[in-house]
Amino acid sequence: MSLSTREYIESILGKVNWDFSKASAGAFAPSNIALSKYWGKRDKALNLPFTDSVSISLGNLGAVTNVKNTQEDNDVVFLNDIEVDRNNPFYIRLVKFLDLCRPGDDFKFSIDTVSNIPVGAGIASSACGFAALTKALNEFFSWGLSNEKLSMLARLGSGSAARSMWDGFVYWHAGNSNDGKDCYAELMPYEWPEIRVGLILIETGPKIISSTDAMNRCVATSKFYSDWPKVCNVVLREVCSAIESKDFEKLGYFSEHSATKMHEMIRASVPSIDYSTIKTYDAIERILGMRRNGHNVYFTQDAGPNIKVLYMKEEQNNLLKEFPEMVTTTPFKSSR
Ligand code: 2P0
Repeated sequence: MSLSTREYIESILGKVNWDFSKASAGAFAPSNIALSKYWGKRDKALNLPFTDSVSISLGNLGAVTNVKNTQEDNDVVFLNDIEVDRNNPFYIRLVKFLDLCRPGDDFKFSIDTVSNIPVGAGIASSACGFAALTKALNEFFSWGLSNEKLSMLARLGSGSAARSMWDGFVYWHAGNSNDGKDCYAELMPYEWPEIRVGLILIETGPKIISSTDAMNRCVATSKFYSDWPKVCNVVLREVCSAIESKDFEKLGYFSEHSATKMHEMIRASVPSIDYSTIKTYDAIERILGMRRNGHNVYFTQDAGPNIKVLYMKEEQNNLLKEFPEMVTTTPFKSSR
């Protein structure tokens, strides 16, 4: 049975105790990059994806969000210490999410988010933003929900936020049920402290089209979408097996394949969408060139022009010679 967003929220928050004694609460959530990508929703209201996905976190890159109650007539939102206008799409999207978690109509929130990654540049700023907000709400009201349950809430803000509840490798189950109750993320129990993710920032401005709009257009019009579940099945199986056996070449190869196939499919949307710029293609060519010269480095790319590099720590100096501007991240706490 399909549920409305309200009924779905009720199934999670209807069972918890709400505590109103805290003056404020805050939380951090890391950004994440999908190794096996999510692209396409089987339910747009509940943000249920067609396929499972797997991600790796971006270490200290992410968002810190603080939550308090305010006596103002409307919610107040600060992003990087600047108050966000109520007509701004960022404000509207956030308040739509807050409406789902509001204890009463006259309860207004003051939300303060500080992100150390560019917002809207296709490096999962919405993922870490909604994950940090969900964790902070859990602290603020003392719901006592597990990260798995919180991933089911954060998903309503942004699909990929489900995967930003943890450090390291995370698996997001698409589930089969229409009620969304078997769609959740979980931490994969594998530490790989030597692995690194580099960010090559090509553009930091807003994306040409939001992920939500792009995936809906792609599902409706791309001639390659019907093959996407088959691509994902292979990539998911190989990525998970590479993580389990610590086979870096396999992990890199299939992560790159997922990104390449996803962008090929997105470009085939009608009208076409190309998130890459000339600088994106140039960065990819240089990474492939390094690989031809024996370096074990692989690229991936989200819904934006920026490139992420997967590598083991031994390659860091070589990569920084080729891309001095690259931002390095350590997905596992044990290597920070
Ligand atoms: C992912 N991306 O798996 C894929 C790959 C970008 C490319 O999830 O509509 O912000 O909020 O669910 O999660 C980015 O899209 O989209 C994304 P919504 P989201 O990481």
